[in-house]
Amino acid sequence: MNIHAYEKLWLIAALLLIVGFVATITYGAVGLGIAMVDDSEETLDPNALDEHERFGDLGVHQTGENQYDVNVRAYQFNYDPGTTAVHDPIVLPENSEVTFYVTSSDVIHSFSLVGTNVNSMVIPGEVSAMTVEFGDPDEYGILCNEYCGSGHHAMEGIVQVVPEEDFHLFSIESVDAHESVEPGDDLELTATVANDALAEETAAVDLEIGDETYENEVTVDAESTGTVTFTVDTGSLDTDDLEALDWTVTVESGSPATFDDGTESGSVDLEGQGEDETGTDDDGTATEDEEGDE
Ligand SMILES: [Cu+2]
Repeated sequence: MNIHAYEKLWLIAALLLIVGFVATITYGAVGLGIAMVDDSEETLDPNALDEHERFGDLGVHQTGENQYDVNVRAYQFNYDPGTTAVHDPIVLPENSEVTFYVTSSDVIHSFSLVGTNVNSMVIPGEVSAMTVEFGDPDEYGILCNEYCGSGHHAMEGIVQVVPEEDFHLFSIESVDAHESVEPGDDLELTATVANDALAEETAAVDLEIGDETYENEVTVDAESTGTVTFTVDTGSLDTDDLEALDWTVTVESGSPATFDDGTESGSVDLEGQGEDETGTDDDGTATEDEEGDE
């Protein structure tokens, strides 16, 4: 049988095109490491995330020298990475390998890091795991690409990659303080600082009391706690007209706290001040405290 040369050419071109299509699809499916969210990590109960081993402990956790896990819960209409306020950034160090584990506690969302190829559906009951390598300090937006309801357009977050020296995993575990103090006496406050990093680090700890700020430091072993004691001469504070001294202890990390427990607050009663019937307003500070003055 005689086939015309042009017809042969077209047949060969069509065959090559088909082979090309199949190769592209195969490469896209297997070669790029793109995977469907599946059950390879066991399924979980979206209504009981608090009790889950991973999602009961949201936030940044160090797993190796430069390796970190970040556990994030997506919900209508935000991401909860365990920070104090809703839109606090997820802070990570430069030159790190980070695996984000994301699940949803309500409907289907997505988690995408703008400007990177990290983009996954987030399905209730399933865990989406994505590993990213961060280089130099930078900032990335997190967006939801899956329409999830009326507030979908506002569903966003921030990942901040900071210099290594600015990154810490400190938190305030507890603060021991006297319940009351005689004005003019020394007051002691002891803060227990936890270091969740895998290396020894020095934490800068601040105490705000009255209108003064005291600075201190404590070096804490890897995955351990250390204590730091502040001695405050209440005679040097302006305690006139006060029933109590409010204090706040903060562990400074140089970057926004990665944990929701970077600060702890309380108050110490001032003995002999404000115990009699003086006018107090709702926040407990004396408004007319003539009797309390010495
Ligand atoms: Cu959404």
